[in-house]
Amino acid sequence: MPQDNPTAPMDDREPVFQARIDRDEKIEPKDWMPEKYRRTMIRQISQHAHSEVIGMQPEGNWITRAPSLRRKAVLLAKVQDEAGHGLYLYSAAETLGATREDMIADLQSGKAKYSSIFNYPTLTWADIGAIGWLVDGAAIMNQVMLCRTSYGPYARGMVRICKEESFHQRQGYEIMLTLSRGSDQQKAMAQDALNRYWWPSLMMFGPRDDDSPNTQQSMKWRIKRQTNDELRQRFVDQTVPQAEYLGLTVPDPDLHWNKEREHYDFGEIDWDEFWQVVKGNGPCNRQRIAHHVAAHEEGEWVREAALAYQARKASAEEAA
Ligand code: FAQ
Repeated sequence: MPQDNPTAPMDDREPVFQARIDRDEKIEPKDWMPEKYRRTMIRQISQHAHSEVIGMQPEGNWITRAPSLRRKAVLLAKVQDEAGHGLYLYSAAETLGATREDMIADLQSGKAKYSSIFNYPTLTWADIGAIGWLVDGAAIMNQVMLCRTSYGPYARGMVRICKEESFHQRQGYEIMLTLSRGSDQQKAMAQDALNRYWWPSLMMFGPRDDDSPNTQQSMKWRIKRQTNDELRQRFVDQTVPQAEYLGLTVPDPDLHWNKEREHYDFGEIDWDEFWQVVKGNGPCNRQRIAHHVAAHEEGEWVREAALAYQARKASAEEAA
């Protein structure tokens, strides 16, 4: 096969690679791939992993203050799941030649991004409901598409992650349902959480297609199967009826059903806010990275002990 022949001229390998993509074949770690494809995959998968890991912080903030033992056990399990997702994703990026050390260094230096949504604070218990419902809801919308992405290890990781995310989304919606059927004060808390998390959730899908530098090439390589705006529209269409069922109001005066398009029209996202958060100037960016750096430093001895154990085991096996 020309794509596996390292001496084949570049001009031959690129069209063969694209033809494999067009036939919906999965690209596997040892297959030839254009250097730009490899770099794009490492960028996206590592940023996705960072999002899962940094995403543990806003919810972790409420584990000690969950309102009941049941809520606490569920939240603990959810936050642990996010750590697991981060680990699958770092492993998927490693199959492309990235090292864990470099990926963590890029996160901590600000070179690599993570999802803007995790730079907003969790001020009340209702925010835990809003995150499960809206943030996991938006994440699933994107990740269901990624189950069919062209890079094999990423696509397979996504299948497993999506199963857990749908449980996360339901637990968040159940918190919102309980609050919205509760006292006036509880209903007001749920509405306040929706007011603060609605627009940042829409921003999770990334810039408008016209302003997205990566979408066109990523669609051609079937890394993305739907564009940022297509997924954002699907999310709005799915979520507005859920808000209505809760008896809550989506904080967008321009939101209305468009009969001709058979979709909701919605208002303009504050793109200045989005880019400020992406550039590191959101409400919690500095706090999130400082916390990650401290946890990483505190964990140094665990990494050292694991490596020492591995080395000892290897030398014992060699001696045997
Ligand atoms: N935040 O050209 P595009 C979760 C950056 S998982 C920050 O459109 P692309 C689970 C983008 O990286 C949530 N940066 O880029 C959970 C690029 O910069 P770069 C994470 C953003 O890659 C729930 C630049 O803007 N999910 O939540 C954002 O084609 C609860 C131009 O953008 C994933 O990562 C943003 N929102 O499309 C965990 C899914 N949007 O890298 C805990 C995988 C864009 O060139 C609790 N990723 N940027 O310097 C993707 O599908 C894509 O990477 C997109 C962006 C759609 C995020």
